Amino acid sequence: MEKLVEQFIELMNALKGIKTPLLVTHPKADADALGSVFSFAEILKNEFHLKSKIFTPDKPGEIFEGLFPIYKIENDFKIEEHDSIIFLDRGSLYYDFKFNEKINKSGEKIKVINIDHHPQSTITNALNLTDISASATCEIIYRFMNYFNMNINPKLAQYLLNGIYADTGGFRHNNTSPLTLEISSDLLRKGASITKINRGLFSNKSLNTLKLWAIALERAQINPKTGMATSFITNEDLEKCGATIEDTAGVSEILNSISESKFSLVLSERDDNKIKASLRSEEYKGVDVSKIARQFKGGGHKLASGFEIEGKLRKNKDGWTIE
Ligand SMILES: [Mn+2]
Repeated sequence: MEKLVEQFIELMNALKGIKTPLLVTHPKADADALGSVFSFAEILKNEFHLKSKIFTPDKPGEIFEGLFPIYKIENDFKIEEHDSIIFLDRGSLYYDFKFNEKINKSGEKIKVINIDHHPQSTITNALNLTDISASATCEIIYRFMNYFNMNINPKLAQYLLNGIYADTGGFRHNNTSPLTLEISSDLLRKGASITKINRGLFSNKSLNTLKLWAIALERAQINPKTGMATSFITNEDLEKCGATIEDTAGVSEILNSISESKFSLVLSERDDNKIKASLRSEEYKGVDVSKIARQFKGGGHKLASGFEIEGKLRKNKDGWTIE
């Protein structure tokens, strides 16, 4: 049984009354964020003959170029040019980016819609389609389309599957429900390709990235008592490999796949005398890494968190220290 039926009907009615939608998603957009904005823009075009503007504060990563027309994304907008704002995959942006103040200041009556699967992401006085049991925002969008029997062409199917596949870690995380797989199988039937996503998301590492990973993995250690797997990446490593900060992502996840590890911690230097810590765990390991991150004034969620500390990484005879 579809639990968002009432909200879907309300959304349908709301979309019939708008003319100039602004679609908003979060900074450092991931495949679910992009999948949601681009599929929603397609729905607005195909079903309602509306042209939408897509806004996210920064440029999405180049790795998404093969999967989404990211050149269509704009990093700026004028609120008075829109009669509606649709938040996708991060309702909390409404507050983080003070949309409430912007809307009030504009004096316009702007319809606010929020489609999200994150906890605590409801927007007051908005039309909220939130479901934390959904594996991805793309999954909720599929359900909306499916409820109204909208046509899902191969392009749309690919956008939606990109989001679902990425947010479930390629159907490996336990947010992969029977419904997630049913939806994904229907999207495959409608023309989406898993190989395309895999190539786009996972099999596109550069040699520089892999060289950096090799250094980090060489240094990896595991504490048998706590089950913490750690490693370190210095500015010098980045330079030596011709790698960028973005290439450090992924090391935590690999370390977390060591069978004895309960969680992973990767420290990487940033230019301005800062060290970024990234923590990962997995549901079955029973560790809440956000608790560790919060002790260092960081944040994130149970399975993926981070924090920053001041200093530089130095190697001495006893191992790595922070100076
Ligand atoms: Mn998501």
